[in-house]
Amino acid sequence: MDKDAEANRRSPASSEPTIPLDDQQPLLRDEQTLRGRLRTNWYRMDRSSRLTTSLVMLILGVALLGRIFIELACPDDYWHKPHVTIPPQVDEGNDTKHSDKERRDAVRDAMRHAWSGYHKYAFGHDELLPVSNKSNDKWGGWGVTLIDALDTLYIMELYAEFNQGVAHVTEVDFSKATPGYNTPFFEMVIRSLAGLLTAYEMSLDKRLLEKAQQVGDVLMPAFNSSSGIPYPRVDVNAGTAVHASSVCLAEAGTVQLEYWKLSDLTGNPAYHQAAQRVVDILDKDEKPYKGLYPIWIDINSGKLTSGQITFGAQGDSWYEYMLKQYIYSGRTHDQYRRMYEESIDSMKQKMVKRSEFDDQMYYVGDLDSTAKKFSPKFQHLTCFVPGMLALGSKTLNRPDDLVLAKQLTYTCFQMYNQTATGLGPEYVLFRDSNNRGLLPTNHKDDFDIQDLAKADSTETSDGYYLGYDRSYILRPETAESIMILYRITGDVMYKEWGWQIFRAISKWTQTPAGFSAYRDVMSTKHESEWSDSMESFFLAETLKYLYLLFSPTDYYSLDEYVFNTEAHPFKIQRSQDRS
Ligand code: DMJ
Repeated sequence: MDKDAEANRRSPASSEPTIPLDDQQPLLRDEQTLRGRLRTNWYRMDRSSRLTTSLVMLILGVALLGRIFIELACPDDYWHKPHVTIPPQVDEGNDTKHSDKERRDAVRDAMRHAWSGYHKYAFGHDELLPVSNKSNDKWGGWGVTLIDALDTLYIMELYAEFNQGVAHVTEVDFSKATPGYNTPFFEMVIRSLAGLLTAYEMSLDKRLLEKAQQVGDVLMPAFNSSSGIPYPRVDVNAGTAVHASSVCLAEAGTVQLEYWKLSDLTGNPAYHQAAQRVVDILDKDEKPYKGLYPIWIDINSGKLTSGQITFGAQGDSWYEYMLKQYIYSGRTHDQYRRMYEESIDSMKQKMVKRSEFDDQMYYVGDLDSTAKKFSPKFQHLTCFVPGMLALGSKTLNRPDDLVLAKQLTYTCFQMYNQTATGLGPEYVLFRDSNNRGLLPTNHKDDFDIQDLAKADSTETSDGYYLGYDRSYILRPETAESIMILYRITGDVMYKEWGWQIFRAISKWTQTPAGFSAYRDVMSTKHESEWSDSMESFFLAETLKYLYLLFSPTDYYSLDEYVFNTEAHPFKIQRSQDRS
C-alpha cells in the first residue's frame, strides 16, 4: 500500500474512508466470510474505537472465565444464593440440589405450618381436623397433639411454640378425661407420658415432670389384673381399669421404657417394676416358635393365645422394645438382648421372603402358627423393622442384620416410589408367580382385588385385615428407618429417599391448615382424597425423623438417645443412674 492510499484511508475530511481499488478487491472477496466482514469493519474503525472495543472484549473475556471457574469450583446451588427457605409445598420433579440446611428448614416450616393450624383451630384439643378446620377429642381430651409435638418443637428450636405448648399443658388436669371415655393405656403411655418426660428432660422444667408423673399415675390402674398383664383401657375419672379378657402384645409390651424412665426421674421403682413384670411373664410363656409371640394375651392367665404372629399392627413395638430396653439399660440388662436375638433369628428364618418379581425386594410377612400359613402382606407399620435391625446390628454386632435392613428399607422406599403420588400405602401384598402383582400399580385392574380380600379374610377372623388399603395416614415408619439407615451407614442415598418422601407429603397432603391423611395413594385427585385427619404422630415422629435425617448425625445422637416407639428421645442411662 502507498503513502497516498494510507493518507486517504485516515482522511478526517471524509466521513466514509475511501479505499483504493487495489485494496478493495481482496477485501470484497473476504467479505463473503464472517471473519472477512469482521476484519473489514475492524480496519474501518479509527484507533480510539479499536481501543475501546478491545477493552470491552477483554472485560467480557475475564467475566466469562470467572463464571466458568465458579461453575467448576462451587456447589451446584451457588447461583441460587441467597436462597429463601423453601415453602413446605415444594414442586414436583427430581431435585437433588437443595442443601441439608435448606431441607431441614423446609421440614421445620412444615412443622410450623402444622402447629400453627393446630394452634388456630384446635389448641388444647386432641387433634386438628385439617380440612374442616375443626378439632376432635378422640383420645380423651388431654390435648395429645400438643403433648406429642413438644419435643419436636424443641428439637427444631421452635421455642416460642414450645413455650405456648408448655404454658397450656401445665394447666391440664390429667386426673380427668372426657366423661364416659375409656383412655387407651398404651397410646397414652407412648404419646402423652413419653412426650412429657422428654419435654422435661430437654427443658428441665419441673412442672413437666410433675405432669408426666400425674399421667403415669392415672394410668397405673391398668396393671391391676390378677396376672399383672395390663388391661388395655383405663377409666381415668373412676381411677380404675376397664375390665377386659385380652390385650394385644404391642399394647402390653410397649410401655416399659416410659415407666422405666419415670422411675429413673422420680426415684420411685414401682413404675418400672410393674412394667418389667409383663416382660418376665411373656418371656416365660410358651410360644409356637422360639422368640415369636402370638399377638393376643389372656389377661387373667398371662398366656399367649391365638396363632397370629406379626411385626405389623398389634405386635410391632413389642420386638422393638426388647432392643431399646437393652440400649436404654446401657447394654447391661442381658434378658432383653437374649429375647431380641431369639426373635430376630426366628423372624429371619420364618417371616422374611424375597419377591418373585424383583429379586432386590425383601419383605416381612405375617404368620399364622395355628393354620401354619404365611401371609405375603407387608404393612407400612412393619417398615420400622429395618431401622430396628440396623440399630440392633450396630449394638449387638450382627452384620447380617444390616444387610437385611438395607434390603427392607429398599422395599419400604419402593412402596412410596412406585405409587402415583409418591406416598406409601397402609400395606401391600406380594403375589406368587401364578398371580402377578407385587406393589400397588396405577391400574386397579392389574390384579384381582376381590381375590386379595378373600385370601386375606381366610387368614384372620378378627376383621383386622380388610383387603387392600391404599391410604396414607401420615405414618412415620419409613422415614424412621431411612433416618437410622443413613446414620448407621452414612450412605447419602437415604437422604435423597427421605427428601423425595417429604416432597410427596408436602405436595399431596398439605392443606391450608395442616396436613391430611390421604385416601388413595394411587389417585392424583388431590383435595378430594383428603380424609380430614392429622394424627399426632405426624408431628411427633414423621417430621422429627425427617428433620433429623437432614441434621448432623451427632444431633440427638443414637449413641446418647434411644427413641421410644413414638419418636420421643430418652437419654440412655449412664452407669451412675443404674440401681
Ligand atoms: C405410632 O403411634 C407408634 O409408632 C406406634 O408404635 C405404632 N405406629 C404409630 C404410627 O404409625
